[in-house]
Amino acid sequence: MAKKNQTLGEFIIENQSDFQYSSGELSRLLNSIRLAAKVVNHEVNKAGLVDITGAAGDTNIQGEDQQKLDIYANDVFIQTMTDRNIVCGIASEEEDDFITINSQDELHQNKYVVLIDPLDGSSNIDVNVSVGTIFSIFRRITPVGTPVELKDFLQTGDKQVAAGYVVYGTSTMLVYTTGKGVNGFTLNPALGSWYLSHPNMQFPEDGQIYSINEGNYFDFPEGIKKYIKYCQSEEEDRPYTSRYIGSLVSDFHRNMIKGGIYMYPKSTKNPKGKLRLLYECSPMAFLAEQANGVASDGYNRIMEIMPTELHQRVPFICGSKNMVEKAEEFMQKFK
Ligand code: P6P
Repeated sequence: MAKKNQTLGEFIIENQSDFQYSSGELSRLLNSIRLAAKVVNHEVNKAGLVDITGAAGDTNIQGEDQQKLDIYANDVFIQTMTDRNIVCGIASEEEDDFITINSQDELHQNKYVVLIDPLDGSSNIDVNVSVGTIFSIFRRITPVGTPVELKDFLQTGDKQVAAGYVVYGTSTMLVYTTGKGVNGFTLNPALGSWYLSHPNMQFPEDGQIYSINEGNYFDFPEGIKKYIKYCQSEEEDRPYTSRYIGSLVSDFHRNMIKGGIYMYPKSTKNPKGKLRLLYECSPMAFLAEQANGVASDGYNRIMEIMPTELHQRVPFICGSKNMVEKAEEFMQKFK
């Protein structure tokens, strides 16, 4: 049972027995993520003071301008996991292809792969708005002792072993699940320790906050347009409040605490949606479902979508159960 103010380290050790055939490898992997998050947090928090904000002058496979902190965060997470010899492969939004990690002692003896968006919402960095890291962990499906393959990464979300995010906000929090609920840890930067501040996080079944970039309104599917007008109508408990930070992790985190719905539908600009299935939607969907929420592409459960490409995008609707189901109703009705 989670105890308030327990440290993340104590929590991981205390719950290690939850992991099937636990060899301590997953605990070590979570510990490496917790360390990397502290290192990245240190840089994010002083971004305005040193020349580390602003575009790096390069673009990633998505064709998006890479911010310097994007690249820094990517390097920190990859190096921290590689140095500790705990994964057999890593995929990242900032890397065109997955990275094969040869375990130092023998080849490819590790059994987990990690997929990561090292710094989501990074365009917010220069304007001092919160950003986040998102991670997803699978057990490999190819034999231990062989090099990791693409199929080890292209797994449905319901096969995830663990998933979580770091939100670098007014305080820095690490929120994760291993399939036994969602727990939030707040970093005490003076001590460098994470403390259990939000045990057993749950989405309220209903909410009155909707998050979507309404600038794309005329380009949205009809069902989304109708749902937005439903949110704005003067009936029952509406109009709802519109809150959109432009940082998935921050909008998700607020909605999980207060109740709400986040939507990034497809549009002509983003015919398959903007968010990436494997290292954004799938881990956030795991967290949402573990917190009594719902995550879909408007029609299908995110956790059941069979990936075909490492960087594939999907439309994403996620949050309080009753709100997502109402949005899905409109999507069905105006298909
Ligand atoms: P737009 C950040 O780039 C991100 O992936 C999410 O964190 C955020 O919710 C969304 O894209 C913002 O996209 O098109 O509204 O600026």
